[in-house]
Amino acid sequence: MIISEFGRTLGVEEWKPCMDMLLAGRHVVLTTHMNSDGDGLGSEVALASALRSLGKEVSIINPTEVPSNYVFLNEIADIQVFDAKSEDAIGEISLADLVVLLDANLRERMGEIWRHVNFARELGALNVLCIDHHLDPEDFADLMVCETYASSTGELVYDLLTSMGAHIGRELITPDVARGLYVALMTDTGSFRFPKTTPYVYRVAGDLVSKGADPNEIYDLVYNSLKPESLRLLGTALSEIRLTADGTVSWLFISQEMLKKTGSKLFDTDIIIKYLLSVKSVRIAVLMVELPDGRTKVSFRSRGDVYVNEIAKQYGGGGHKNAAGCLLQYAPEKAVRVVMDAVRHFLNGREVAGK
Ligand SMILES: [Mn+2]
Repeated sequence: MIISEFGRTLGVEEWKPCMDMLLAGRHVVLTTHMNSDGDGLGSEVALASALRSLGKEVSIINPTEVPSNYVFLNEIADIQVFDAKSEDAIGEISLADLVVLLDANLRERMGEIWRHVNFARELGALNVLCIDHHLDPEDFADLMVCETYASSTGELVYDLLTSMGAHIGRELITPDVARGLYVALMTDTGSFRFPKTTPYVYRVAGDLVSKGADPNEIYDLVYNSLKPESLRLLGTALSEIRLTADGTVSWLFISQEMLKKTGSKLFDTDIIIKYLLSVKSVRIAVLMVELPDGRTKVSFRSRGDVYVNEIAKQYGGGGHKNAAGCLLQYAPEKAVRVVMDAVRHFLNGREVAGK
């Protein structure tokens, strides 16, 4: 069941159904989307730490590995990667009475994990809770809080834990929780500069800093921890960026060969996309990455009222208005052609509509 959006910060009463579910859980499994990011991971370790302080058994099981610059979050709570061959993760899912999906609102975003969660759920008393801030949620969990006003899932988890703390008369934002949530907030707001960075977000960040998050240390850990390989990929990538003749669209295709040559991994591409939008005339930036299995991962970024989630949606993807993505089954050449046609078509359509 999806709780209809409030469109603003929720209060204690409004968080009540969510709190009840969390407080009733004894064996809790937390997860997030494939190719996890700072928001999903920071929210997971923060929530895990808070729930453990309430005496609950908590494990974090993710569909894909933790990017190297977020590995330090393991100090707050252990993050496991799901492996269908290992009995451990499957055992924990079958023992769980509550699974919480953070920072995603589609079951397929959990990858292989969903099949096991669904199986355990059909067998008996397993609840699924979802806390997220992306557009277009799919109604699949027992309870879904999907608030697109929120800058990050971390902001929602902060509100939830603050309300829960007030409800049970206990401070839940410990220094560890504050660190995790600060990572979530900082990364999903692009270090407090993306459109949803409201005055409230700065107040939350301030509170987290006063409760033990060190902004300088966290920024350094997350953003200044590149490997030399990533810098090499960045160098190659920057020289390959293309712009359309009118300068409104920038795009870049990263092949497996490019990744291999520079010795870098897929998540190193995260640092590249911001350069695609750094040219003033650009309204839509498109980053396409060839995956090892031949498919193509597409990320869109945009400025102002150009809502790129509309393009991603055409190919089964989604996300936010100014940051969205999808996965194409096509090999590189076709993928580039299809995506660039879709972008051109989308911009032409907007012109016709007078936007
Ligand atoms: Mn997020």
